[in-house]
Amino acid sequence: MPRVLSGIQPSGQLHLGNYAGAIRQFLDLQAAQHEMFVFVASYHALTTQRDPAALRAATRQIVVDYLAFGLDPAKTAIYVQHDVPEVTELAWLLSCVCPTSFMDKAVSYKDKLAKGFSANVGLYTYPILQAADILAPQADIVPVGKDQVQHIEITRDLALRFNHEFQTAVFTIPGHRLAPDAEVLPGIDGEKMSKSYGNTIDPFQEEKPLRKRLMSIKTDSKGVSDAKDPETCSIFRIFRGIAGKDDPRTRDLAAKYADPSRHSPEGFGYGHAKQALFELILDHFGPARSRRAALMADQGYIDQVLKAGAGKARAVAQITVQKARAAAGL
Ligand code: AQP
Repeated sequence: MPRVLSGIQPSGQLHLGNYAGAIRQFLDLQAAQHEMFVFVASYHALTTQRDPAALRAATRQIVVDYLAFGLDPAKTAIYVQHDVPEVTELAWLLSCVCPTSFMDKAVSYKDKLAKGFSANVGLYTYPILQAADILAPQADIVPVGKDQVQHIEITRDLALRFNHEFQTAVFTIPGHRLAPDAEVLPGIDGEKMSKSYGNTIDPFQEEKPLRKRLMSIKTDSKGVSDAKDPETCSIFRIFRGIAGKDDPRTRDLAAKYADPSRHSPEGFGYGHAKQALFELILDHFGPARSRRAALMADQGYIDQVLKAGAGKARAVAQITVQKARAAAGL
């Protein structure tokens, strides 16, 4: 059975982009009986986070949210990155075969600097730690959003290099998997929806603030009776990212953008589209929203899930680290 690994950084509250790009795939692959490892990337978040209480809370919250979305600890090892110390050892072994040019070409580093984050070494070399996350359990498949494809290519290159330089097949060579209809979801400002950019939409937010948030999505100034281009509209792209491109509701929305009179003689404006997105979110995430409240009240259960998940992840990572050490002469 193929082995799957992926994770999300606790750099803030999970958002619709994380769901569409990553979590939905986790659920599909879990349902397909793959061997699953899903973690919370706490060390990665430390490259940008400086508030310990916020990091602690977000780490915990992502675990709760994984479970609320439907990850099942009986089928998926769920763990926190810093509970598996083998990964950081492996990151060092990989960094010793990593040309600096691999890091120089990583676009996410440049994006973060452009957004004003400090240029620390952890942020610069974060694709190496990510490679260690993936290679430690010898993952075959890494489900990610489009923005992460370059990092998985770096992982492949590092695995091939290590195997080649030490003349031993230590690492499985993984491949990325994109969600069907994958696209990078925009945030309320039209830029990539990103936890650290303050432009996210939280599928678990209370109804009133959620509605207010959706009403703040930036649009052009077309009026209710004007035809609109769905492809350049963040509301439509977010809607399609959640409902799917073949969903009748997505087709209906596209038709109303093209011909606003299909909605009513007055037309169809961006306010109507935002209302449609609001209803979609409540409908799509209704079951997860209810499960989340119960999970939040059972922190003992969350501890158990994390202990079992870390145990499983460490058992496989220890075998990999032993192989890598031996191959390198340590
Ligand atoms: N906007 C997005 N559209 C589609 N997929 C996305 N992902 C993130 N944003 C979008 C996917 O979610 C997974 C987890 O991402 P991450 O937290 O490890 O890192 P990220 O891509 O950097 O996510 P954020 O929200 O942008 O976090 P910050 O702001 O801390 O950097 C990945 O599979 C990613 O592709």
